[in-house]
Amino acid sequence: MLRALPPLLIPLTALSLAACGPKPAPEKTPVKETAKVEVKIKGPTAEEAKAFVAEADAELRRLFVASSEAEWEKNTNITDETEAAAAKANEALMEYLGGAIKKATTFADLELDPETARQLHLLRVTASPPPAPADAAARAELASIGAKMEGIYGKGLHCPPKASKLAKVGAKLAKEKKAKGVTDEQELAGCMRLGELEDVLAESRDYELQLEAWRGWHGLAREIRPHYVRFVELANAGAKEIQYADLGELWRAGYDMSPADFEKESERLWQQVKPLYEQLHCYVRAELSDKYGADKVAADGLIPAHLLGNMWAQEWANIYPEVTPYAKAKSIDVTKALKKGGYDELKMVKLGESFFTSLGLDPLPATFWERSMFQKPEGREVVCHASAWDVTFSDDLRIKMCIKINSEDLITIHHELGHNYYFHYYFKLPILFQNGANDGFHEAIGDALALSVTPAYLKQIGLIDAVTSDEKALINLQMQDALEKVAFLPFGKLIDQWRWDVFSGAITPDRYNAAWWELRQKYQGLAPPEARSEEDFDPGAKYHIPANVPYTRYFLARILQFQFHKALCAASGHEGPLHECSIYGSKEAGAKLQKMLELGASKPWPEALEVVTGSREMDAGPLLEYFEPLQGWLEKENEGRSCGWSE
Ligand code: X8Z
Ligand code: ZN
Repeated sequence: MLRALPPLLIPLTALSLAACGPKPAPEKTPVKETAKVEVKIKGPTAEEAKAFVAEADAELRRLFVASSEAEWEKNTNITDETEAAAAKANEALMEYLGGAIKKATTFADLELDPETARQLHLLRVTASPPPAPADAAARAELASIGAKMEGIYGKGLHCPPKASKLAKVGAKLAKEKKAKGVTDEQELAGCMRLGELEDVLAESRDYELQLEAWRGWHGLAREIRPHYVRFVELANAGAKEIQYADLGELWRAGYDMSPADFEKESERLWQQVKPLYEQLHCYVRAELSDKYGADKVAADGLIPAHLLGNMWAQEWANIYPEVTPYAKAKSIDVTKALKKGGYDELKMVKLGESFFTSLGLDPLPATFWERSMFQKPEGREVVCHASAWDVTFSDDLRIKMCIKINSEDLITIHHELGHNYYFHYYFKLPILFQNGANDGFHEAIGDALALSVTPAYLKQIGLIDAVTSDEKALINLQMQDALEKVAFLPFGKLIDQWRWDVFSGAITPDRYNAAWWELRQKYQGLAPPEARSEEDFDPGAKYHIPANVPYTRYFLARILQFQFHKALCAASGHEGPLHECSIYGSKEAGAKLQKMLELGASKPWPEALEVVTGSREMDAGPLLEYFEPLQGWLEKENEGRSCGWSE
């Protein structure tokens, strides 16, 4: 999705600080030739830079809004027309951006006021939409490929082969749909959408059936491959025109440090959490090996990627019943509680909002409730992948989700509302500041609040009856949390590891899929469930690849959210272990958070981090502190096992 604002994610881009990043070479000072004397024309002035930034703010606002409106239309109704309209709006935006970024470089050597300098910097590191070549035909092609790839993903429908186990599931669903009045012929013939295939992986523990669902969805991504190859060529050409080595370098330039330093920084954070992930992997592998047999899950090998309860094996909470540490001790089942409590989509979003307002933050505007999409509309193709928007960059907040009544989507609702509240508190800033301090911040806000969805909180709001506080119940609870948060870490890291190498040319198209699985092995310790070839394009089966949304943001967010949580807990007066804290109802925590949100991207991220945490460094310490009880338990449990895998 070459959306102006990565829809669900954040509006603009990954903008970042002034003065860092690859400094584009200033254009040569034009020299005027005359017959006898050479007269040097004066370079641009600080006043001109300021005027340019003001002009760019107005123009970008107009173009971003147009793009975002067209994107909303397309995302909530995928047709050839809406796809073409979105591509057209993005093309216009890309054209302006290309010229504006080049112009911004002409001010590079001037002494500027900090606001102007930062906006110019943020403009130069704009990553979304991707930089387009100046050539009009190439730019149009890039915009249309972007819309096309996201459309293919959004419309994805798998028709299971006759006589397969999955065909039976499809037939059952078709029957239910018919009774509900669904008219789509393919769906009535038993074809399945992503959400339904995901449900199979979430619920079934039949090895073959899970494999069929996994295979079905991954097979659809093959169609995306040729478009992606071309996308990489075009976006890289655009990045080169604005003096970056490739698109990956531009992405890494958005973190108020050099791209090379950011690479080291993300690696440092990964090394901090890797031992905990390896312990979790070791335990889960042993349990799955017991369950499916050592012929299917080797006790010291890689875990087949379709057995973790999730299409991408990115979060493993759905297999909690298979790996429960203490089956006889208490486990919290939020999904069951939601269903029992009569929660529907609207009630779930209201519950999410009530967490934010409990902190003293504003209620969502009335238009949020009128304009959001909470359910997949009948008879229309939509992008179901959850997203949050401020369509007009002026508090026009919305979310777009096909909500399921389960605990995973309750967390996602908090996640999306975190984006909305960021939008809400910075919408009065210049458009280039309407972004997260870095993109990881934007992804971490709602998640940080969802960490306060503790058993005590659930009891307080009447979702569960009692809180058990014995040691075994705690380990059970921590296991549920770790399957969500810790399991995700290597996945969050590897996606862009793959893309950085694809953009730099280190991974060529003839190795796209092989290299993907090498990284899945190296970071996650997973293997494909069956043989793959270069006809497959398994990375394309993950939304953010065809939609071109950078992914390191989620890796950073998993770490930052624990830093925010710890600091907000301290502000709320919490004493005791971090995993017991809920900031629900704390106006002090809310005020602190709001202060950071209001900054948007106006300051380098270490300053924003300092506002909440007092520290200027990203650090996985609070995450490790949160999981201390589980880490100790896992180490004991894994004694005698040979953990790890050959990378
Ligand atoms: O894409 C998302 C959000 C929207 S920004 C739903 N997430 C990542 C994913 O689904 O892969 C949230 C967690 C990671
Ligand atoms: Zn998000």
